[in-house]
Amino acid sequence: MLRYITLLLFTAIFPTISSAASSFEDNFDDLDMAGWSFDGINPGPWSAASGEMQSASTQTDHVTAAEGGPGAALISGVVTPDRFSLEADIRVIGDNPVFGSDWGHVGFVWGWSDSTNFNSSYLRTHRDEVTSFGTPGGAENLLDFPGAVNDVVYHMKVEVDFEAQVMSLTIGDQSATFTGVDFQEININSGGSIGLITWGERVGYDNVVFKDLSAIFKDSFEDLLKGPETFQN
Ligand SMILES: [Ca+2]
Ligand SMILES: [Ca+2]
Ligand SMILES: [Ca+2]
Repeated sequence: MLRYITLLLFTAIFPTISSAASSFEDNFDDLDMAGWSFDGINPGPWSAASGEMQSASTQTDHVTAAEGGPGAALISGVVTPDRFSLEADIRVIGDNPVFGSDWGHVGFVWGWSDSTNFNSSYLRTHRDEVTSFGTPGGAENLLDFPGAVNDVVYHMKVEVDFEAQVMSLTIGDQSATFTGVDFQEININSGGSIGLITWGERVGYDNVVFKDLSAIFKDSFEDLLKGPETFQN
């Protein structure tokens, strides 16, 4: 019976995954930046010519919020959905000119309207943690990630559900879930753009996968509402 139910659910859900209106993947293997737009500091140095999306052609000093805040590579035409996931292989490239080979910031933004209004999760290799917050005003929520260094690729993923007020974060073998006040401190901004962050330093992203999970859930739920005949094909 369990196997039968599983088959029914799979039959009901699978077609809606393939027809989900909004998903986006990029491995940059065509060496171009089609499908991306840029905002904030250093909009020019972004490049995919190496087969990954990179910010800055060389390591540069950190640009602070007071100096203008971060920049972002944003997925063109995508408004941050009420429920989504975003993942990628991420790394800080090379030595920071001031702080050396164990220092840098790399990760994601969503709810982005400009460089002072966005939500973010990013790895700080120097602090061995992922910092998540929304700005302006959100407190930092931390996930420990021991041993993080520059020039090592880590897989990072966020999944955010604005309706359920739940956010999950994974990097390597570490994970955290944020709910309640923690969720709200991170997810201050809704709507807006979604993508990759730079604080001016040289960072790299590859195998980016974005999924609009609100569309999948909505389609699946509508299929379920159609009744049993949906399951019998
Ligand atoms: Ca690639
Ligand atoms: Ca491309
Ligand atoms: Ca470190």
